[in-house]
Amino acid sequence: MKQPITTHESSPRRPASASRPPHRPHPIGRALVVVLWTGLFCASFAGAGADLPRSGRPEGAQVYFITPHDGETVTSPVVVRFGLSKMGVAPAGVEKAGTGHHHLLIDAALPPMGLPIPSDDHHRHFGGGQTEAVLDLPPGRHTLQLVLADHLHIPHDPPVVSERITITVKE
Ligand SMILES: [Cu+2]
Repeated sequence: MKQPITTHESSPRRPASASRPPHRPHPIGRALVVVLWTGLFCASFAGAGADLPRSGRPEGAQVYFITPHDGETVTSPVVVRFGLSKMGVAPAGVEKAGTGHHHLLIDAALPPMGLPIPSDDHHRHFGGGQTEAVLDLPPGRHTLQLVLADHLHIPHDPPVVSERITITVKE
């Protein structure tokens, strides 16, 4: 199928002032070229679109806290261990299906799922592939929540999000 595309594509690109070729391609041949090129364009566009916005994830994937437990009273520094099932951990920037890196939300609501997760004291990234963190937290109640995200820090679709736990840090 490549031969007709090459042959017919060259003629419409001639300057308008150029004299018409003595043997114009058959109209059906031109229509076929248009359909083929449109198809190629749509295919490449769809391919580029599928790569960027959201990464898929395996069915049943889960992220969870190994420690601490919901409702636990702890002392600072607090060791937080991240659990992940049915997926793998990959560093930020490494695009591999079925993987992601951990993000820990500290006293923060879930950010928008279609955008890269913010990076600040309330949204911590573990882009090296770390599976635990040691947090210095002031005394009082704090909420923690884990979100896995892809190589571009964008949560998967559907998102892989832990329950939000509440801990109390002793004086
Ligand atoms: Cu990240």
